[in-house]
Formats: sequence, C-alpha cells, structure tokens
Amino acid sequence: MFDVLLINPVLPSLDRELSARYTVHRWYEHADKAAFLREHAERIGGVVTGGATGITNELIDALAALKIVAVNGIGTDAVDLEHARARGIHVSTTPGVLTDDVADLAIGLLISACRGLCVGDAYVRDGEWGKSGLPLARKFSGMKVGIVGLGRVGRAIASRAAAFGCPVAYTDLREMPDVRYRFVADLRELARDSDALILAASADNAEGIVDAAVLDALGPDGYLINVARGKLVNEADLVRALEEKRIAGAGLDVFVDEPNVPAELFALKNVVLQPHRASATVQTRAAMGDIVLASLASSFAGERPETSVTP
Ligand code: 8YV
Repeated sequence: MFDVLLINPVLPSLDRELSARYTVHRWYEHADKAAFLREHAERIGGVVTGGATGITNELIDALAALKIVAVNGIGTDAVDLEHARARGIHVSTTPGVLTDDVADLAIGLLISACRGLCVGDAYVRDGEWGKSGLPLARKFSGMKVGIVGLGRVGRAIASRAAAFGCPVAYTDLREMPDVRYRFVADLRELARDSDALILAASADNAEGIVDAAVLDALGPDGYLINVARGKLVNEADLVRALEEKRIAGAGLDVFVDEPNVPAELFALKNVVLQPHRASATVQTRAAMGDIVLASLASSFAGERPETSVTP
C-alpha cells in the first residue's frame, strides 16, 4: 500500500478518513523537507494538494512511486500537467461539487461591494448610526454583468445574475453555442459594456489578462469580482485603479501571492476581501473530500480516476 502526502491541511474529516486508509504524511509539518524526503519519498504514491498550491515538478520528481496528484479543487494551473503525464501520473480534480458555492460567493461579493455591506456593518458596530451619514449604495439588480470564463462556475454565476434581472455577457476562448448570453470576444470590450466584471476563468495561460487597460474600460462606475485566480489580474494595476477611483470597487477572494494581500487594499472601503474561501463550506468541502478519496483509491487500484484531467 502507498503512503499519501498532504501538501496543505485538509478538512479534519478528510484527514481522518485518509489516515484510516493510508499512512499519511503532512508536508507542511516538516521543516526539513530534504530529510523528510530521504526517509519517506519512495513509499509516497499519492499527493493531495489545493488548487492554488498544486505541486512543483521538483517534488513530483522526488517521488518515484507517485501515481496521482489529487487536487482538492478544480484549478490545475499550479500543476505542470504535461510533466505529470510524461511521468504517467494522474492529476485529478473535484469538478461539479464546488460550482454552486463559488458562484454564490461571486454574487455575494458583488452585492457586498456595490451595496457596501462591510461599510454598513462597521457603521453600525462603531456606533455611527444616528450620528453621521452614510452615502447611498449602488443598486445591484439589473446591473450589466460581464463574465470572464463561461465554464461550470461562470455559467452558475450567469444564471444567478440573470435571476436578479442582470443582462449577462461573457467572454471565453470561443463562443458557446448552447447559451443565450451575449458573447464578446474581446475582454476590453466586455469590460466597457459591463457594470461588473466577474472573473471565473481558469488561469492556465491567462496571467495578467485584467490589466490597467481592462480596468479603465470597466471605468469609474464598474466593479471587479475575482473568485478564480489572483494571477488573472495585474494586481499592481488593480490596486492603483482602486486607489485612484478609476473603478468603483472590487470583491476579491483570490490574490497573486496568497496569503499575502497588498496592504494598500486594507485602507480601501470600496473593496471587499475574502481569504480564498469560495468553496469553503462544510457541505462542499465534504463532497470534495469524497472525490479526493475516490481518486486515490482508483489510482492505487491501477484504474483511471473518474475526474482525472491527465490527457
Ligand atoms: C479550493 C480552488 O478552495 O478549486 C480551486 O481550484 O482554488 C478552491 O476552490 C482550493 O483548491 C482549496 O483546496
């Protein structure tokens, strides 16, 4: 039987279930990684990692018995899929089960940013109610919403936005014939046509696509929401655009260098921040854990995991 290496901590129930089935090692607990590898590398057949964390090629190469990298998420931008394939290693993800949560948070962040929920909350807690005024917020229902990436999550965001009476347009690598939303090939044009731009795209080969030009196209009344990957955005451009009020506000669940968030954002009232929590509900993390367990089991049994993305 193979050992399993956890790159990040996982839900306690998943950790317990993994530990009941396998010898589990926790990468994040070992200060001396080289010594750990010398002692345990050859028995490790499975790695469990987060979507944003992934795994380095160096670590893949240090694990000679590795059969599977089970990503506890849907993003594979932090795993070199070609390198894994060349080694005959499966990379699996947890598609489908986190779609609702991520879409819910995208809409939550947008409502929160344009209705000023955090500002209103602080106003009440700080005892300002009755003493000072609070500016009116921006109406959410009916906003023109532009979605970047119309995969499972993008589509779930679109149907939610449509239910709020928001005209929805999207951009992607190509037009999707099975949806009724308006396709706009050019991201800058989509930003210009939108009151809110919501990022739901995979970050593979899409680093920095939201830059100063896109933010300026979104304009001083526009909001940016990101529930995908921080690196889709040129973060320095975003900070500057927010500081200079060249866009109206933002709702951000993801950042370029997590858990480090640009300190300039902390002072900005027009930004709502979350610590990469879009899929972090008890229900969804449990469902993701079940898929991770199934992927490891299939792979150790010599079968292709159902959610393998390895070509
Ligand atoms: C997860 C993610 O929270 O799916 C992804 O790619 O980034 C997140 O939904 C993350 O993978 C936690 O493990």
